[in-house]
Amino acid sequence: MLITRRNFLKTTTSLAILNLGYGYIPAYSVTRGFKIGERKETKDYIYYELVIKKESIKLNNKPTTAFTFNNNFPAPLIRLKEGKEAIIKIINETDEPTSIHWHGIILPNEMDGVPGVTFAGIPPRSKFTYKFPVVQYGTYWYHSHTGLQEQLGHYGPLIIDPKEPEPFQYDRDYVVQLSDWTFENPYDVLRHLKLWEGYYNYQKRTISDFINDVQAKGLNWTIKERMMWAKMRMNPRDIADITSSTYIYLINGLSKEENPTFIFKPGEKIRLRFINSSATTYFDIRIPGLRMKVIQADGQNIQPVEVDEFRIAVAETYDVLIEPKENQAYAIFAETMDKSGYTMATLAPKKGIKAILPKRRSPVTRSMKAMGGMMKMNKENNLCGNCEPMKIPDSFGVDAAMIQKKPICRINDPGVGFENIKHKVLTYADLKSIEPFKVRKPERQIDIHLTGNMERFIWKMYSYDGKEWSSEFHELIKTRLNERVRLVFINHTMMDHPIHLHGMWMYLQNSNGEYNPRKHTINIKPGEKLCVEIDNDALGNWAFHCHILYHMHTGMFRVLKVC
Ligand SMILES: [Cu+2]
Repeated sequence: MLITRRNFLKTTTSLAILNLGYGYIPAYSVTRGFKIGERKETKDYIYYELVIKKESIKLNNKPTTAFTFNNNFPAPLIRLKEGKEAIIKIINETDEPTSIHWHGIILPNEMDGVPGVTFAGIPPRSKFTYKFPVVQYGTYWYHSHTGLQEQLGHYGPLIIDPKEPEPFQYDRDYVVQLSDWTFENPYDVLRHLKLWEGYYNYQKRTISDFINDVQAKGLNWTIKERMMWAKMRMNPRDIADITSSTYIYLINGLSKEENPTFIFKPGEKIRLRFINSSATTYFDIRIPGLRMKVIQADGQNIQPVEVDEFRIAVAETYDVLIEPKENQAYAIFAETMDKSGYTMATLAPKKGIKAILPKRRSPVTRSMKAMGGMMKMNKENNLCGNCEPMKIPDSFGVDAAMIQKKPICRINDPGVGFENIKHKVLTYADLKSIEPFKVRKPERQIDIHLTGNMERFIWKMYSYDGKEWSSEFHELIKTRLNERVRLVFINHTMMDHPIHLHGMWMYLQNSNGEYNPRKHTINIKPGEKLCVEIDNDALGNWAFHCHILYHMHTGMFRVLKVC
């Protein structure tokens, strides 16, 4: 039986009612906003069919072209069940090859959906059926792994309902999928970045910033600081490659002007499933007036942490519980990490209300301190455990504009821009798994050096296994089946990089022993060293890359081969 949305809602547990809260906004023949995919469910499997097209849509009343799924933008929610097989048929009705990667999902290698790594892709005007056992629970997403398609709306949310009862309760369940949208052709965006990395950065410091700094910190300091940045050929306001000068930001496919709205009754407990499906944008999330209890990170239950704000890197997910008590509208406020832009949704007792815009923060400058070991060392902490790179070379040639000779552990540092924020912001040090995992001694270490040359827009992941260095896509990083390997990431660049490993969990080494959390995407801050461990328990070639789309596309992409 095909399950209609109404039936589907009835069949979900009473605790998990997916209440949409807003209608679809029609644009030409395409519907807009969050939608639940139609499915067929038996006792053994769950079946979906997705028809992918490229169609004209209107975003903020501006005509543009996007990937649509079953005539909707963005792609619909796919809801699977732990223990049941997933069968998902993709019908590519576009004139270009495409693919779908199930982000964060543990599955057989040939179902991972990476053209050139795990399969040949889905040719134009053809079909492909994904089939895999579902062996996990949680909040995830799916997206194209072909070219720059992801920037054009080729993504959707994916929820897996657990076999066991959840360790928390809630009355409403909402997906909050964040993304960035440009009206430019993504290949033009890439060309602009290659021409001049600062192309989209309109926040460059001005002469009045200079005068302010001289007044506050003295002429000597100011000149010295400016010279340091000039020598590194970087601008301290380059926090993000691409800013709101070309982007608008969406929640569930809707702009802030379209006011995506989530309904609640005062006193209810609400689960918000945040998914960052942006091509390049990190968001800082807060709901002024409410604390958020973080209960899941990258789909995995964690010991609840109460926060006022959290930063979500590209491709990460965080689930939070909130309990709005007042009969008023609240803003779900998502400011970009560089503070060049924002988007917003309204949490309200009824439709037709828009929350008051929270006070925005000023543009972020990367301080010398935020660059870690470059200048004065941050206070070193020992939360990263035994996490030392084997070797730091003097140069990576043209591939690296700078080298971090002394990378530091920044695991309890919420990141750039939070230096003067007084309230509680989530850090990786706060993440503790609910379920204990067996502690294994790593048999081997592989260092992963993240390098960049901003001027040429070259990004690389150098690997070093104690013997050999390599950095190219075709040079496989090899591991043996079931060997425990420690990966030491060193970020030599001034940008954050969200590193994603396909097919296997990365156990974040944050000094919580058997409660170290596991993630599919790990953000590495500038100047940071950070360790994860992997079990290499899945045979095959697995994509291993930065999830900033334009970094991946220009070289920050490796393949890990488990054999
Ligand atoms: Cu990157």
